[in-house]
Amino acid sequence: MKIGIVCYPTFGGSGVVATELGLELSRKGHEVHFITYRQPVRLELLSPNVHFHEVNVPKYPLFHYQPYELALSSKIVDMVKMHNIDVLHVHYAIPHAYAGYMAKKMLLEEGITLPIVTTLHGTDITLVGSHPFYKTAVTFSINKSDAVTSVSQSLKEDTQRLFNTKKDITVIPNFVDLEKHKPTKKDCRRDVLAKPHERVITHVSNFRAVKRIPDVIKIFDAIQKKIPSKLMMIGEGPEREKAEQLCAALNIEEKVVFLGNTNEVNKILCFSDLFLLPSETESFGLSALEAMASNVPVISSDSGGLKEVNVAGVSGYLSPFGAVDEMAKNAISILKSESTLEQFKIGAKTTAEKFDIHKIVPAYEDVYHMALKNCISN
Ligand code: GMT
Repeated sequence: MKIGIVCYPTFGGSGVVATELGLELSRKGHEVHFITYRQPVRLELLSPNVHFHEVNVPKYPLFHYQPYELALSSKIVDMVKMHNIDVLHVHYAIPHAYAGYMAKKMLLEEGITLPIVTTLHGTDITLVGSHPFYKTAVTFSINKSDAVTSVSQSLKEDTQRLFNTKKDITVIPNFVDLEKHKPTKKDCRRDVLAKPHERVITHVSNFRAVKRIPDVIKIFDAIQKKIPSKLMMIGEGPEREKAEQLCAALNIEEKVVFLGNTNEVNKILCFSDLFLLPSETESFGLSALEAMASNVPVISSDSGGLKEVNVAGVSGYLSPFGAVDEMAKNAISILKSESTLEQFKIGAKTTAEKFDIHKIVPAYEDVYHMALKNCISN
């Protein structure tokens, strides 16, 4: 099959899922065309089966807002015609589902049918999409997609509640390539960042308010008072400066390492002992799953889809968001003995195995076939 993928090319979870999915589909013999404004960060290699088409938005002084949807829908039309793309998979509803629908309509004028599969990722529904300024167009785009998937049952329910849509939504959980999380002695350099007796605690996110970055620091502060430890903060975003100030105020700057955005999260996860994700909302929590795949137990909130990923007492613990003391207590209970930590590490890995890329990706192939069938018969 020839599959077009539209996504955000950044470090965010939706772009990561879209890229890893495209790469796996290409390994399975499909021809994959990424259509986006920059080469996706996890897309390192182009090959005969993996193509990247850049969307350019020419700047013009009249425009206060650059018309990205217009440029994107034009590019989709051109690429579908040039490469005979069979199906278009858009990740993150805004504005991708909308641009996909416009492209579909333009192609129809020329007698070409293009099924649109929309995957909802979270903030496109919970934080941004349901804002009154966007809601009408997002509802329209969801209802007009030939197939809609969501990354968790919780997000499916949020979508039905917030958008009052009767659209059939298929839940396809996010996945992880377990091969990429096999530790290699060469790349796993714990000694560079922590002393042998210290526990390593990690957080990965885009440092937005919803991630509750101050809670991450406060949980760590409580842990380090009982157990010698270091905190690895991976990512960039608006809350970073505040986080550094909080570390200074708590006098723990020397124990917290801010590593910025990196494509090599695995090289930190491989020597981490615990992962913190106390988010206010989280449709799935891909970063937690990637940690678990690296044998790292997770202390998380119980928001949204996290309950479908992190299993209490097996891969970690969950608490209501904001319950910093409870999260710290649970973290200490995991970290304080070698045998308990080992048991949770095994539990984390076993839980992650349920989300093996090879088990999940066929569900997307089924959705593509279904969308093709529906689109042609409509
Ligand atoms: O977490 C973010 O803010 C980034 C965002 C995105 O769209 O890139 O992540 C969302 O999609 C991820 C992949 O499906 C999910 O794992 C995240 O839980 C979800 N984020 C939120 O719901 C806040």
